[in-house]
Amino acid sequence: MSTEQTSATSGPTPVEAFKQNILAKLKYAVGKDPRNAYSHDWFEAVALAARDHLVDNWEETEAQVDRKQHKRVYYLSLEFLIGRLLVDCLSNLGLLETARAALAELDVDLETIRQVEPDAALGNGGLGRLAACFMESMATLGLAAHGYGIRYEHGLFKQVVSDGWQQEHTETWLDFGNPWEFERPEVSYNIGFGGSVRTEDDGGEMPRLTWEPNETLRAIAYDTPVVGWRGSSVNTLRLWRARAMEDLQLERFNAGDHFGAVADVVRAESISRVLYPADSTEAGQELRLRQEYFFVSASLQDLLHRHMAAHGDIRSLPDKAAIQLNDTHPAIAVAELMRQLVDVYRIDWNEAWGMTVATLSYTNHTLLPEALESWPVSLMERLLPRHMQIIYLINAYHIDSLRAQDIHDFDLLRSVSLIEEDHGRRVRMGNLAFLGSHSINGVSALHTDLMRETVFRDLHRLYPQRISNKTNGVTFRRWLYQVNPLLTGSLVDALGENLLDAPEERLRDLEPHADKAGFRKQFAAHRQHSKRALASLVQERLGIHLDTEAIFDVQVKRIHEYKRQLLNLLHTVALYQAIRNEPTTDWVPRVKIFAGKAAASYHQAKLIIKLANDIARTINADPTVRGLLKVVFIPNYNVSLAEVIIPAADLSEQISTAGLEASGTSNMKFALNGALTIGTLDGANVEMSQLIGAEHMFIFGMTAAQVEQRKRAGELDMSAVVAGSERLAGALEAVRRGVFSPDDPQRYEALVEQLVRDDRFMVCADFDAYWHAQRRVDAAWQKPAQWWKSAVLNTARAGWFSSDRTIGEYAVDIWKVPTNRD
Ligand code: 26V
Repeated sequence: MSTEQTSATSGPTPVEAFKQNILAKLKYAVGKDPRNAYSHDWFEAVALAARDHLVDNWEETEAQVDRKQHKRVYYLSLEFLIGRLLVDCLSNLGLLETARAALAELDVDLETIRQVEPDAALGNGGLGRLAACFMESMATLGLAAHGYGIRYEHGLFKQVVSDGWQQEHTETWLDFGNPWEFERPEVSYNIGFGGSVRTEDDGGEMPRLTWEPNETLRAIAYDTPVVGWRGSSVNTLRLWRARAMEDLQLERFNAGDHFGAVADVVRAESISRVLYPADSTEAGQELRLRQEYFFVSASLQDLLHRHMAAHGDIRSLPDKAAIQLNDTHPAIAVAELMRQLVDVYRIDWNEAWGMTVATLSYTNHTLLPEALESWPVSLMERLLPRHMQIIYLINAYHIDSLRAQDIHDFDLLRSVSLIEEDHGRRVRMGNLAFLGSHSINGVSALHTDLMRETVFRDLHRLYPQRISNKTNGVTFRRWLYQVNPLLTGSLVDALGENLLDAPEERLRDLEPHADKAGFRKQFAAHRQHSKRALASLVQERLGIHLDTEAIFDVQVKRIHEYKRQLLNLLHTVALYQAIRNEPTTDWVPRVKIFAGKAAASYHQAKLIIKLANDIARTINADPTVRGLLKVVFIPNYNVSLAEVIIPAADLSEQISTAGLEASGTSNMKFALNGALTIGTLDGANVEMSQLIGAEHMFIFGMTAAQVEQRKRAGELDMSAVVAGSERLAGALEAVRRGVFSPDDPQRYEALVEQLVRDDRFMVCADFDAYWHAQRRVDAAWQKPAQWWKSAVLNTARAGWFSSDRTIGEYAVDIWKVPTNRD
């Protein structure tokens, strides 16, 4: 890519200047001499040198927004799954080759120092990674946007696989410091918990209510600059760290109570200690609610403070600020904003409510019942008494307004209530987020339809304009340019440098190249290159050799029953048996690649990991397989591993039970890099099949409607289906008998029993369709011209799945802010 800065007519060349800057950072900021600098020292020096290049634009971006009084966007998210930032930053600044050359002159390899940067893994999976893509796209589109979240001291756990079982180890991304962040000790807010509410008659219309918490801690800001493509605009990700009001209770310490003296510190700081390692499984703990309120309160105080400083009038808030809630995790913002407006700014309730709804909007990311947040009323009353009062009031006024519209249907009123009465009294955070927002969106067309029909059916009937769809996207800078520079080079050669500035439109121009043998050959050669890189990673980490001529068949994502890694594993077993039993068939060589973390408390998911490892060990050791099948489970899936795996995939597994995967985003990353998808009509796969063409994918299985129909009919016993499918029966039987677990033959008995008797996720029900789709894959692979044509067309037609497009839609439809593309 030739996006580098051109050299000035006099003075040192950009490479020389960058080199001098690196050396200066190494010496004066890191305190090291080139002769005794470790890789990490070099990394830090380069990161600091790169950072210098964005600080001016960062200031300028902020100054412009201030000057022009732009409306600001605030993205509130409990998760930002960022990964590494060095190449991201250099590449968006157009400094990647400059830095590479500067380092080469110092005898340092950029690739080596790139690897020592720890991943910022402040998220679990798709939801957190989406937030990171959105931050980059918002900067690229020139939106005045701030991300707000928590600066977890420990991100998502490190997965170690020991004897096939997942073990969780503490992740320590901050151990060597973090050159990207700026600590802002002066930006600090008090956050209260507990206590009571004091009523005071100050002569006004309403009594003045004041919350008097009995526990207060501080939120300290840490800012990370987020640089957009071509470096033009630089936004801020502001993460909060919890601190105690005092670091030490000196009196207690002096009295000899050395532990008691720091007890408050430990309690307060536990809030930003660690990311909740669960995705879509109930967390339920008080600490989680404390995290949610902590970051919401700090963020709202901060943005209200900024608003007042810029505009001086609280009433213009909806015109000057748009606050997006990333899932229900920040839904307490509805009550907190009301509290701020009513109790602190003394705005009348009705007006405050209008302002709140006009300012907030909410994105839903899952319909899974176990992931829909609700908090026991008793816990809310104890931790956030004033907020609980406010929630009751919102609820009461809402129900009153419905009755006033002559709506008396008891079931409807019950279903739209903020309080769930059935399973002990609980606050429904989804309903709170819905009522407090002017816009609610789903993350794919199918998911949005299902929101309207299921979880929010009644609220949707009352507010039919509120729900809209915003299909997810991914940033092409990271997920194409950075992870696949060779392919990007070919795209630029074919379509011109300016492709990089508007790939979502320009990629389509690639379509005619799909018919050119020469281009297809280049495309395939880049894939080979990526496959070799992945193969050497697997060789290094697992000691397993992979045949890069085989189909690389990849399923990488969180381990969850609905994502159906089990379906893929059963296919693996059935294929293994077929290769052994039908040796004369011309089997196409496959490498099955799995990776993903299981929530620590999700036993079934951990058992699936063990099964994958048991199957891999058995198959890889069996000489009768003749190299036709290899299975690997690569430990510790994270953003950096995804960056190696995704460009190396021939086949992308997107096989969730239809109706359960809200969108998926890895599906888009794989297609963008030219992998063909084997998938169900679920989430964004539906839109992918429309835009890419179902003939360039391998679509199979029940639709969401068919799944729903089967569930409703209670047809979950699959005994007859199993009996009717020799391959499925054979695979299940082998797993059940302990073929893959001779050390503990009963290990998978219950698992198989459940698949057969209670097939909630339609694994058995979809098996035959999946098997046949996999054979279509084999057939297509044997026609290389056709395969690579489809691959090129996948890339050419994936443009719409850019997060720039998604953010453009949020900007126009929800936030009402212009972008630099307007
Ligand atoms: C839920 C919970 C529940 C309690 C404990 C911690 C925790 C953490 C995260 C979540 C959110 C689960 C929702 C989620 O991650 N949804 C995913 O969002 C992606 C981006 O929209 C989407 O592509 C995936 O399909 C969807 O599963």
